[in-house]
Amino acid sequence: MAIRNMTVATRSLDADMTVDEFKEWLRRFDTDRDGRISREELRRAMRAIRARFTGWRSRQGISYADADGDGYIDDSEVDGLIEFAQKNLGLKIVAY
Ligand SMILES: [Ca+2]
Ligand SMILES: [Ca+2]
Repeated sequence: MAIRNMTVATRSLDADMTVDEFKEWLRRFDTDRDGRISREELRRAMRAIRARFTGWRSRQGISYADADGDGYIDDSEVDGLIEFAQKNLGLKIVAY
């Protein structure tokens, strides 16, 4: 499981990711499978791509994308997280 995550994460740094690929990648870190990404889950995702300051950045990412303020990123809020990842994590995510 962990090895698989690393493979996907490494690939994401080398090539452009589509929105769907990003969502699929993110879903791998939804460890409690409630369909939402918590701050802790986002932190793990960021660690997988070797982002720096993951605790701080994951807090930033949640507050950036969490439109209804419940502390979780659900499906309708993923677009905001994509924007955040492009601006702050240097991920290249293309529309299709
Ligand atoms: Ca979750
Ligand atoms: Ca939310």
